[in-house]
Amino acid sequence: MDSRALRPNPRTPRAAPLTLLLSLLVGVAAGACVENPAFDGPPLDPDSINLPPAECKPETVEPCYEGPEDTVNRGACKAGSHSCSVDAQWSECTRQVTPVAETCNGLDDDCDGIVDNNFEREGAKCFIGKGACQTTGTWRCAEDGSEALCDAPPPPRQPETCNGLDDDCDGQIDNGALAGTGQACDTRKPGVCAQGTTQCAGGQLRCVQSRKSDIEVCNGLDDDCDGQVDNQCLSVAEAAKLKAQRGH
Ligand SMILES: [Ca+2]
Ligand SMILES: [Ca+2]
Ligand SMILES: [Ca+2]
Ligand SMILES: [Ca+2]
Repeated sequence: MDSRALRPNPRTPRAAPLTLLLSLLVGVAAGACVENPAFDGPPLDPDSINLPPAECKPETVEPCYEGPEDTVNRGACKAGSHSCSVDAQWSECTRQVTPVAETCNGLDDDCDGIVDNNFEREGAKCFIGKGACQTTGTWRCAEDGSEALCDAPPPPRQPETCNGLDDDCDGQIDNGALAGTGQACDTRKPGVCAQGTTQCAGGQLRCVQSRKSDIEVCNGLDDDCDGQVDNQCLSVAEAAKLKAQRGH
């Protein structure tokens, strides 16, 4: 414990009764009448005892501001005014604007010197989509000020076709069911290798071979795609045996 706390403070009121008692004793001993100095002067008005100290000169009006000092008269922030009452107390500060959270509204609400910081700048150019699907607009503040929105129109959507472009603007080129694909076609190769189906590849419809060349089997087809039907052909069983020997 702090030893100073144990020492009596000479200025504490406890010292007063002792002084008073001594002076009374001296006065009684001297046969004199001692007046208590506390009863000097006119009687006190009980209402005036607890009045706060005067803050101002009554009836004066002055500017006032309760926000951080460096924000007054910056951005949307401005000082208000207060007036001095007859009992020398300042009234509430009225009409002041102190910092609030920044919203998208074209004003510097938080009074840091930057309008709409943390939002895209209203009126600046903005884009939606990529490539042929891109459209242009400008950033606009949402009505509730919570965000900036790009007012670019939606991209012009077309049915997807095989052309190397993202026609329907879903972010993928030549995807989905494309017109003209999945149809039987001729690869212009001999034998069974002529069979193909149309597919979209590299932005173009192509006839992609459906059957690979195989061992020539005696079946009335040109299985090995050499342009001759059943030349040196094998029976189905022989062909199967040969395939097994080859390991496939
Ligand atoms: Ca700001
Ligand atoms: Ca703002
Ligand atoms: Ca396309
Ligand atoms: Ca054949």
